[in-house]
Amino acid sequence: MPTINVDENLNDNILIIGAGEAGGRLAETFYYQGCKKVLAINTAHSDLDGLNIEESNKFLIPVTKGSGAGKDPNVVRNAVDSFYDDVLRFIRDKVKDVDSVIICIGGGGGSGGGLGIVLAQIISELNLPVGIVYTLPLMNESTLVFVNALDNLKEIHQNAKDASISPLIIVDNNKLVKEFTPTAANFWAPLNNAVVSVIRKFNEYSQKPSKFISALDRQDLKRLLSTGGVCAIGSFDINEDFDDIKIMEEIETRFFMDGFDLKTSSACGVIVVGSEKALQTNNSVKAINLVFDKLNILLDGGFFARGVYADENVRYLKVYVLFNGLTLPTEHINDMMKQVRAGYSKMKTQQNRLDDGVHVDFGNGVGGLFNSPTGARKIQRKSGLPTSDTYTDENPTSETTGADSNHRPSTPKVEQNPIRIPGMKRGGR
Ligand SMILES: Nc1nc2c(ncn2[C@@H]2O[C@H](COP(=O)(O)OP(=O)(O)OP(=O)(O)O)[C@@H](O)[C@H]2O)c(=O)[nH]1
Ligand SMILES: [Mg+2]
Repeated sequence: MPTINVDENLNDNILIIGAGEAGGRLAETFYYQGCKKVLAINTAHSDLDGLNIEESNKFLIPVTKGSGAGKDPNVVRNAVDSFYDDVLRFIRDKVKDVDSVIICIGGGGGSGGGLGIVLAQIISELNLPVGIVYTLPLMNESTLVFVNALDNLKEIHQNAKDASISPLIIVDNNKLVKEFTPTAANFWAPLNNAVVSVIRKFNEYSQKPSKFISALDRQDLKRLLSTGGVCAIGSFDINEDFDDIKIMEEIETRFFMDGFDLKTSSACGVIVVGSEKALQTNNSVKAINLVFDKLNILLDGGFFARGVYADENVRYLKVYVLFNGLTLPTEHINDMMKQVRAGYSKMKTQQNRLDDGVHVDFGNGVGGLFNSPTGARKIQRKSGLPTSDTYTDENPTSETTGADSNHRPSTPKVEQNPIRIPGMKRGGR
């Protein structure tokens, strides 16, 4: 019986960068799932030490003697000039033959939150498409974490609107915790595994032929991922006893964040996998067509890419789905805002640094926070070079210096110093 050919090299086309503890763990999950090009960047030595990836792919930002950012993104932002060029060189040495870069961050953190936009700027300078996987905090985390998560999201979202960052995949840890009911001993792994699986499956299957209804090829995936806006992803299983209602319910409830208005999307991609045996039945084609019909209705016009593939590890059928080009889920963000407002006055007396650096507009809710570009840095590409919606197969960054995180060359030339590019102010907010 033919099975899926698991080719480990299929993920060599993407570079994953995890920033901060959450980002590092997500990056490590990509590594466990077969992505070899994985970097971790952090201000905390201990977080980097705990990661099972190659030592030469770890980079410590020396701002607090390796002790972390204490949930304060300004620790990173205010020092950006001191490490920007070193990080650029570190990444530049690792992007050979890579088509695109995905940055993973936990939005509420100081290290990941502070580094997200800086890393996006660096990848843009290296002329590669850049996407971000952004996790939202649990409801029982501190007010400060919420403030960070919203403030950092504002800036990243401004850059996603015009596809300077795309895809911007937002996942809500609250939703994932409910869905995967992790244990204290193994808390983040099931959540991270679910998120990484969807991204990896799209990447892998887009490079495989399909002898079934249709294939979702690399061009389809590039188009899906480069729309800008916000990207919702999810996955679910279909059993033999499916029906219309069950399938609709799965589609509507299995995204890793709730509240998206799918009609605002401009692209939808779906990959259905099943055993050869299942795919040979009339029953499975009914289920697959139901999925396609429902998604098409939800997309309501726009780019729709579908792929069906065999996978002997799946019991009946499994569906991986993404919608891109979405607006932010305002209701969910407003709920977060309410919590932030409630805790803010108490925290204000305790945390002077909020006044110094985090400019969340508490007065206007989502409208004030997310629709105003005030304070949001725009990342800049080198003039004349493509943005993420015009991919190139040619990698202009193949120059290597043989550097690693422990031994960096002293003066390789940085082609264009971003401090001179209008729009991106390093360290300034
Ligand atoms: N999905 C997911 N979320 C995580 C994980 N670890 C932490 N988080 C979330 O990410 C947020 C940010 O925390 P960290 O990643 O620890 O923060 P950091 O970037 O290391 O920043 P500092 O600790 O301030 O230096 C937390 O508030 C959690 O909500 C993880 O492994 N997976
Ligand atoms: Mg940390």
